[in-house]
Amino acid sequence: MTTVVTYGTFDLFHIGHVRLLKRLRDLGDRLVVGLSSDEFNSVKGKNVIIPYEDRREILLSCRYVDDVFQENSWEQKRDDLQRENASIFAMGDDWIGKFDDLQDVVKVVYLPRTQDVSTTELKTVISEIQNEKIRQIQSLASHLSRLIEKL
Ligand code: C2G
Repeated sequence: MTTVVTYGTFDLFHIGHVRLLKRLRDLGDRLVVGLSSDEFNSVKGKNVIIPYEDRREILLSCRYVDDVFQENSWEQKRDDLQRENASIFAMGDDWIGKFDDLQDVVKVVYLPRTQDVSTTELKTVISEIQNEKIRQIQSLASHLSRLIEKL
């Protein structure tokens, strides 16, 4: 049984996450995800949109994920890997080199990220759509107030 372990926030679950999880699952027989708690995301400097329990349920509904545990600190990985009897620790390559110290207990793998999609980009697109709607409402409001002045 080859267990693969990875970590992440997985906020606003998107195709980049799906493609990574599929590739990770293909590395072994079992994929377990260390999912960052809402509190740990504050430590990571991330403002999550989707709360932990929902992010966990979404991950567990993904066919490539076999189990999820909570990530609460940077320091817990070594204990997690031993508890899960992991053979492989794998992350997207934006983390390349950052976890090589774990090579004494597992095989450490970094896989290419999916280009042109990220939670940050999704947040930007959503706020741009919201801003456009606000501009349209403001324009309509000023048009209406001009009409009312003419009455
Ligand atoms: N990812 C990807 N392609 C994207 C976006 C993300 O392959 N377009 C990968 C990242 O490289 C990461 C995983 O998906 O391996 C989860 O990404 P995040 O939710 O952003 O996780 P991160 O904040 O990097 O947390 O202790 C490790 C941290 O918890 C990792």
